Amino acid sequence: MTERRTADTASTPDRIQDVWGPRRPFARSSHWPERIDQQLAEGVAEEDVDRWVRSACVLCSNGCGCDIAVKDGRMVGVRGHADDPVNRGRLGPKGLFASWQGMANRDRLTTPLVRRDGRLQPASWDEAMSLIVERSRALLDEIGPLSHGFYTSGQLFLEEYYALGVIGKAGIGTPHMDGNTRLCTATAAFALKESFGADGQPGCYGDIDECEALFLYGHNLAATQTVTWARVLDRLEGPEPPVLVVVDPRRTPVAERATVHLAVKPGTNLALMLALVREVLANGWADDAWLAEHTIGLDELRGQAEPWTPERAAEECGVDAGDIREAARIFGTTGRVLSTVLQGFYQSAQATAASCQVNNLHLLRGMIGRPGAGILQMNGQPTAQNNRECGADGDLPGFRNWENPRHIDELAELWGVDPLVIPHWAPPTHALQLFRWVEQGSIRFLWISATNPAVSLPELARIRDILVKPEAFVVVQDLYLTETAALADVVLPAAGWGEKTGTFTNTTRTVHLSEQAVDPPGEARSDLDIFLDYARRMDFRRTDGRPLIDWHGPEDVYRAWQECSRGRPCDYTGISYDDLRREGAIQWPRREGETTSPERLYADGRFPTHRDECENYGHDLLTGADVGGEAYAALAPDGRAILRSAPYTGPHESPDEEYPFRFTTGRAIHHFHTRTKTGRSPELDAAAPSVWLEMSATDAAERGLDDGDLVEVRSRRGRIVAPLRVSGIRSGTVFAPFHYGYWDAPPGAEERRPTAANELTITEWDAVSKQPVFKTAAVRVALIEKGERR
Ligand SMILES: Nc1nc2c(c(=O)[nH]1)N[C@H]1C(S)=C(S)[C@@H](COP(=O)(O)OP(=O)(O)OC[C@H]3O[C@@H](n4cnc5c(=O)[nH]c(N)nc54)[C@H](O)[C@@H]3O)O[C@H]1N2
Ligand SMILES: Nc1nc2c(c(=O)[nH]1)N[C@H]1C(S)=C(S)[C@@H](COP(=O)(O)OP(=O)(O)OC[C@H]3O[C@@H](n4cnc5c(=O)[nH]c(N)nc54)[C@H](O)[C@@H]3O)O[C@H]1N2
Ligand code: SF4
Ligand SMILES: [Mo]
Repeated sequence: MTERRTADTASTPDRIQDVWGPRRPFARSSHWPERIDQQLAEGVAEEDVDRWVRSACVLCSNGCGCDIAVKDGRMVGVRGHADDPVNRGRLGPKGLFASWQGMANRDRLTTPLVRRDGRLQPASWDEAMSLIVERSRALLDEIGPLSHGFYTSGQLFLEEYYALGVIGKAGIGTPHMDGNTRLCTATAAFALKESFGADGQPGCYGDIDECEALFLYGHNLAATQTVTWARVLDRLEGPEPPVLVVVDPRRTPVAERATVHLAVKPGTNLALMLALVREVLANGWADDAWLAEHTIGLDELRGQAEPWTPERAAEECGVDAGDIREAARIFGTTGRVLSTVLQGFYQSAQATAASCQVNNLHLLRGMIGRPGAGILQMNGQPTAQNNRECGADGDLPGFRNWENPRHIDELAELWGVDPLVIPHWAPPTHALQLFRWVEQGSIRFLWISATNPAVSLPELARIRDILVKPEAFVVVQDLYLTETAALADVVLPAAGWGEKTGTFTNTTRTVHLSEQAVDPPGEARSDLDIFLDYARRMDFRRTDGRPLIDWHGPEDVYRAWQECSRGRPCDYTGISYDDLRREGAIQWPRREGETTSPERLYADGRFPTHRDECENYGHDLLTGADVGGEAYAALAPDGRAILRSAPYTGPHESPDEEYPFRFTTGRAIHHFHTRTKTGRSPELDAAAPSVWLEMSATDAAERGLDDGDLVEVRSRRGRIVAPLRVSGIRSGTVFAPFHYGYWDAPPGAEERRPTAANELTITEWDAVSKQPVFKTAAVRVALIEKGERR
């Protein structure tokens, strides 16, 4: 429980429309002023609130510190935490409305469901868990660990990932474990591993306060981390505002404020980036002395960039060569540049190669680890970072390297198991491969937690077929009966945010403790309880015969995780629950005995690239081929960063006569993903109730289409139906948000309209990060019905 503070009276009441709230301008290098945002349920006044419980928002990677308002045992609102360095009291529309409204809904799952006679029917926990354990045991006996696959999230808590990671990697021993983090931040992780040796965000949000220029690469910050965009707006309105450069095919709110907007064709990022690298080198803007001391790979990079003159890149990307030169000049001649990278790069063609060029630009100028000169290879989901750290995805816990036998031995000793149990004979299975193996029948047990792949994976018709395969036993653990849960064999009702205690880490390495505020509905149980119950029932043992897992609650698991992180780049040994209760928000690394954390990584120009330390031996960025331990050792980076690059090849699927438009997808301000929470907030739902397709005015006019016309969008894989919105998108490209999974009309209606963008997307992934390509496909657009002009 925390002390009461009054909300900022200057906050405007309608935070659905006034997304970023009132301005608090500030000057460079000064303190971002606080502004406390609050939202309470209708009819609840501040004095009615029984208590405020400390937490942080889980609706994006910002992780804004907040307090949950509790009245009569229910969550009734939320208030930003003024002392939190991440948000200084602010919350955006999703945080203000969906955080608590999205949990309190009446249609929450309250009992386990088991499929009997083809229908999901209520069951007891014992029945549901017995069924799972029976199937699990039988398959382990019959086929072995490779029959098991786990597909989890970027939205659970740290403790839940660590428990699941240990179950999968030491209990069962399957390499088939991944998160939706593969769809989200796999490229962020790989770009960091390839350039710097290990995952871990180099920069911090304080860099926004200090920078002179801000480059946003495929990142619609104004819509997707609204509170951090408010921070940028406050600087733009203050003295000495930063210059903005934006790379995005759409005229987003971010692009509207840009000095240079490079509206590239989707899928061409790498060509642009190589031209920027070339310009910085050709104009002598690189810091040669720093480069010589702190990096390797300059000659290769120079060679890759050489052919990419601004003219050639301009032609490939469909932008102006003068704008490329101007962007390069800003980067090359400004003292403090902050760069952020997100899905327009991570989910587009040659994702890792393009994202590594952002690192390269910074390395070329020695602009890393200094105030205002930072890199943010962004996360999207609130707890994606923790999955990457704790290893419930394709990573090993503590940023350990699956190819390094010493790292495997460390884990085997920590967990008390034979090193051979821990899967490390081949690369871990990535999400799309995992579904492939369910499709082919080798994975027969698939446990999906806190993600909705029947809406969020590419090529949905295929995903639906996979989920209903009779040979596959599918368990889904969620808050709601989602599109995915509806296809499962067993559905487990989970407790969510505010109903359980645990920690999570935002995109700038900032850890928060989120305390339980209320009881979960019905018989719902925390994901941690469910995983621990499974481990107990499976009776996983260490080699000495003791139970593999003897944790009873989140703090036990957290302590075990601290031990696992000891000495690694993400060292949590100096961050206890008590420290988090006292300090609120703490960045890692903080080692045992330390009382402060570094705001930025790599201030000393030393990187975790030594062979014994690194998380990864690197890849060929064109083909994804593994460099391997010996070749890596021969490179001898030994603490220096690696300038990595690849030749440009372009997108997987390009427009042709039959499918003449480039199709790209992304987010809208008011919804989060598949809308399980935001769709249940009346205010947010009303702000964006259904899907749409964006098209440029020129393209629309050429086809005689108008705003509001109903169109069919078709790719080689499927179709959707959506009203047209004429917008500031580049010509030749169309865009749809991917939030709308449920079919538009209620079941039983005469015509049910397909609305999910992923009906159209393609099953392709980046060669290195294996992140699916959601941002480039080819489609055609046809009129269905003239609409009323809106
Ligand atoms: N409101 C809201 N906020 C969210 C979320 C949400 O669902 N809703 N989700 C959270 C999560 S998990 C994530 S991962 C983040 C994602 O945050 P963002 O990455 O900012 O969001 P997106 O809309 O997916 O993509 C960003 C931009 O990429 C552009 N783009 C498309 N193709 C290309 C291309 O080939 N090149 C370039 N340069 N740009 C391209 C799109 O036009 C889009 O504006 O948002 C987080 N925040
Ligand atoms: N076309 C296209 N597709 C995309 C993207 C895109 O830009 N374009 N973006 C991709 C990205 S970046 C992401 S992150 C994914 C997101 O895709 P998903 O992960 O499928 O989206 P969510 O709707 O967030 O699903 C999370 C689920 O977890 C449940 N949940 C929430 N909290 C808890 C909890 O505490 N416990 C349990 N058990 N369940 C919980 C929610 O009810 C919800 O059903 O989509 C990806 N797909
Ligand atoms: S910016 Fe992200 S974390 Fe902050 S309130 Fe909005 S959704 Fe929540
Ligand atoms: Mo994401």
